[in-house]
Amino acid sequence: MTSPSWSPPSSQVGATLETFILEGMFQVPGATGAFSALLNQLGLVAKLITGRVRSAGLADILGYTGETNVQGETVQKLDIIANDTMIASLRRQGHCAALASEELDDPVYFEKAAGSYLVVADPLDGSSNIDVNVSIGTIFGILRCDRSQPITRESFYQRGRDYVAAGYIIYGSSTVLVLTTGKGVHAFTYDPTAGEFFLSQENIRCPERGSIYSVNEGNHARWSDGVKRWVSYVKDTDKATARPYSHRYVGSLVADAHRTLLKGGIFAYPADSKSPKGKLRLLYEANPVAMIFEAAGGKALLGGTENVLDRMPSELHERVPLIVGSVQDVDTYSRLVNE
Ligand code: AFP
Repeated sequence: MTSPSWSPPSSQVGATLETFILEGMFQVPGATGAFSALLNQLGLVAKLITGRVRSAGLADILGYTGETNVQGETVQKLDIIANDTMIASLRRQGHCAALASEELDDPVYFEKAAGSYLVVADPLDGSSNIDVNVSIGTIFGILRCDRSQPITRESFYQRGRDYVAAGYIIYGSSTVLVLTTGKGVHAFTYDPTAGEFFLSQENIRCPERGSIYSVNEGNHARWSDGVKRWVSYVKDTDKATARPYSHRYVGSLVADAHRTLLKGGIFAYPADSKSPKGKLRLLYEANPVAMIFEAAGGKALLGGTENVLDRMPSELHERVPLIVGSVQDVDTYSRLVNE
């Protein structure tokens, strides 16, 4: 089977997402175009959701009840809109056999699709931040599936290492789509006037070390001694290691991960006494983010030592701890929690 992984031709800055994907496809001998079409469809999903996110506040400004708008249409919650948009877009195209979404207990099977890819997604991550106008996002991963077998829930139980692509879209001060197919991580910024994503950062590298730690400090009392030891360490003063670190925590994984990817440092959502298995979801939060960080030279662990991408899922909505960021910062975390 030909690999859909490709590296971008150099100096493409200014290219649209579609051009970039098309040129990548031409580098893969025997490519059928299915993988590229699926990536492009996710680009379309990003455009559709960004449109809804950007006007989300109007529901209040225009005095909508939250039930029905002035046209008599139902005003749905944004996470349902994002989920429905993703289902409708993927169903139409035929390259995705099934979708596992954070919003749905069971996968959606696209019966008529002949394609051999599966998509996992959190269509609207960080939804508690919508009402306060703070960055939210969409996270996705693409997996292969064997069409000689029936597609079931278990078809999604694959290691993150076997994902063929991962990405997220951050609806921040601008909308940015970050994508990897395993080789290199690239960011595309949405230009609403042109209606296109343009390549804005090619081959992003996560700095080897940063100076920011990101964790929900409100969970302090629920942490293990090891996690408390790490948090004390990053807050201690030490000139030689440039401590204390600064603290930033948005509460939308996409926003916290994006800052960590670009500026370095560490994001941690460890297991605690309230969420002993961790809070974040393996298939459509931890794995895509881990794939992006590894492709950018960063690191992602499940707690102390296990690599996120090596975990074999046993549930569709499995929760895990997630520690992700600059290699040196994640290694320091690992050393301190294991002491
Ligand atoms: P919501 O989508 O329910 O807001 O959850 C967001 C999230 O899954 C992830 O995006 C954040 O990193 C994390 O939860 C925040 O969790 P806390 O609110 O417990 O800090």
